[in-house]
Amino acid sequence: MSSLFPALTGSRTDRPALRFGDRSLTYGELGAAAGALAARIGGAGRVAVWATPALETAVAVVAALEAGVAAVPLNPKSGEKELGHILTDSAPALVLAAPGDELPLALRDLERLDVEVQATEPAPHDHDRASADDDPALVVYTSGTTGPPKGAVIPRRAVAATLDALADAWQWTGDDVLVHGLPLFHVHGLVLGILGPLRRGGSVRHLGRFSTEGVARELHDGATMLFGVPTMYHRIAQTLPDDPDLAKALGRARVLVSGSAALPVHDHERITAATGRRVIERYGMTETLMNTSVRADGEPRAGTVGVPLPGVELRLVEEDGAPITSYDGETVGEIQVRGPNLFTEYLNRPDATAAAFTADGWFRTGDMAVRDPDGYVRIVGRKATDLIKSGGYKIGAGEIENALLEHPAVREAAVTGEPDADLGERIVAWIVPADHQAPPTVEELADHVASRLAPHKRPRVVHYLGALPRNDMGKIMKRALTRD
Ligand code: MCA
Ligand code: AMP
Repeated sequence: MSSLFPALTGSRTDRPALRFGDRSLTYGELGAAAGALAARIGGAGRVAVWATPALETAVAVVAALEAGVAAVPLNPKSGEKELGHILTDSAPALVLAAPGDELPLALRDLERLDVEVQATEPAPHDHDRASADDDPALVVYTSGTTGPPKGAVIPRRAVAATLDALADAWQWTGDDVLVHGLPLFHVHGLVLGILGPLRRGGSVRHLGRFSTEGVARELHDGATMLFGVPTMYHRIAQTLPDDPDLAKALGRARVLVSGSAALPVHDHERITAATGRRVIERYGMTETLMNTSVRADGEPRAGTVGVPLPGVELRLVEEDGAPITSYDGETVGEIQVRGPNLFTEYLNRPDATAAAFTADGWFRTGDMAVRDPDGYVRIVGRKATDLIKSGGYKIGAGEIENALLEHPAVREAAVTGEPDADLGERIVAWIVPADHQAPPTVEELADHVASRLAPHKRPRVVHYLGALPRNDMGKIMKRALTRD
């Protein structure tokens, strides 16, 4: 396939490509740095990328794509158990990291290559022309209801298809300057937030970490687009009443996009009231990249995720698999999708891959929705109650339960999500302590989960019970869990 990033070799290589704090690269500099690194990693099976929110992560991923080598972005806050699983499962040939970054023990046996962002000599750019559309571009780990995260293998064609479809929906061009503070080990921050601007030949300014001050500063200084998860927009909505400068900055943006979870209508309304601007929602998944969006030239409708993107087929199906044929805004069905934006498989999990698709090739998203008569999709819930969305991160109840059960002071554990104004949902653990006289503290359990899995998977609330409610089969009845 042709290059994913034509601007790396185009005629205007002096244009800004990436900025992280006070460090930046033009297209020419990025092309040289990524080209040099690509020449070193060409032929490696897969490479892990220590995905800190830094220039090096962007250079490493672009280099891997240029070399036709699949990149496995690693959350630098992953705990030992999660990291161990991802490394064993994806078996990378080496790890790419910023010079000076200290890597955890689990990575010490892997060959390490430091990512230099200033190339000392020019390198050829013909690496990715040898790659086929279906070759893997990325392996992104995503949680399921039970068991450890699965590696979604995302082909090059899906990256190109989703970014080009979003360009159409948002009229996204090389003149756009994106600002965001999303993590770079998931689709939202990495594919949309870094590869998106680079495919258009535009630029991205990454905040390192999200702050309303950073958003306001960059929008005042020429940024035209903002990407964020609902928690970020919620924090913006909370800040707006006392911060007229933030309202003015958002008023200048060309498009404000929210995704990864539902943005409550109340936050939509507060932002529109203070800025005169409407936030656009788009709906995607690690396995499918982006499926739908409210179009920049379409009617904004809070509470909906818009219409299918060009090239994406979307249908709602009943419990028995029968497609729903009339859109009445009321009949709820599971969203199934088909198109060039889909992943190819879960790495090493043919069973899970087979279960994820229907016989005729539709991917079962597990998201439940209705469609308005004009086709707008409204997500109303999820099929699996054991999947929690907190801060835009998908978290499986099962993996937290397993981690909690590995704590010596825990005899039984169940995990649920409950509504949270800031995070959307917060993780709640229901614990039967091994010793009722000396139950483990909330902090102890949170630290235990954070250090084994990841900090965003830690329980925020812990309830202590004498026994978990179970049915006759011994299965935990999560619906019966109450505070008292
Ligand atoms: C707290 N911390 C801890 C502990 N407690 N560390 C170790 N042990 C503990 N017990 C640390 C955290 O690591 C973090 O460190 C800091 O304390 C604050 O953590 P927290 O309060 O949890 O988070 P926050 O800072 O309030 O983060 C809110 C957030 C974040 C910024 C909105 O949730 C976020 O970035 N969400 C984005 C998720 C996302 O990109 N999802 C996309 C996947 P430090 O201070 O060092 O940070 S979905 C997707 O890709 C699909 C395709 C889609 O549709 O988009
Ligand atoms: P992940 O598996 O982490 O990629 O998260 C994908 C899931 O996030 C989807 O299956 C949806 O449940 C949810 N999601 C993404 N975007 C939206 C949105 N705009 N509104 C509601 N849910 C969303």
